[in-house]
Amino acid sequence: MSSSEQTFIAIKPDGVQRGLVGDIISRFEKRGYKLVAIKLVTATKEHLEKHYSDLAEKPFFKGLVTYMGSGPICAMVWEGRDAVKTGRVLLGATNPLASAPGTIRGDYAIDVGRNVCHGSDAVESAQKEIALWFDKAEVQSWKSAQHDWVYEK
Ligand code: IDP
Ligand code: MG
Repeated sequence: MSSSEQTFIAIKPDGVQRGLVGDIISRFEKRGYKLVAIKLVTATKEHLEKHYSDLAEKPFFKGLVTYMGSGPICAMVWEGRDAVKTGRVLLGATNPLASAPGTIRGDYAIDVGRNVCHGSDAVESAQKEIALWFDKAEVQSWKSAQHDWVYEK
């Protein structure tokens, strides 16, 4: 299994406002994932409508775009084995009330409309989201000194 799978993780405006950036980064770092891109960005309505295009017909879509554009987002790319699926596990369920304690949403959120973080749901959507949020040159290729301590092979 490749240790170079990448996922797009974003700390939503509520997570940034609530001072959760450090904790959320720390959870991915401590698990063994490698940070390959990061920036603070206030997204435009057009950008968010693209990011969430598959949800355009949902009744909560307008509110979602307003929420996501209400302040800076901490956009990141994390790399490592099974990063997409395991990233979602670290986040918890979409509805925080259904998220287990120990997950980010299970520890820090209550309302589905203020659920603190985003994570790609599949390898294919991760690739699309990374390309939407980052230029190629913003995504670093580097070997972590921890690599051989995190992976047997
Ligand atoms: P995900 O973020 O866990 O992948 P999606 O179904 O892709 O969940 O929905 C995207 C985001 O839309 C959610 O994270 C949440 O912020 C918001 N959302 C989803 N369902 C609802 C809802 O029923 N009411 C309000 N907001 C919702
Ligand atoms: Mg989703």
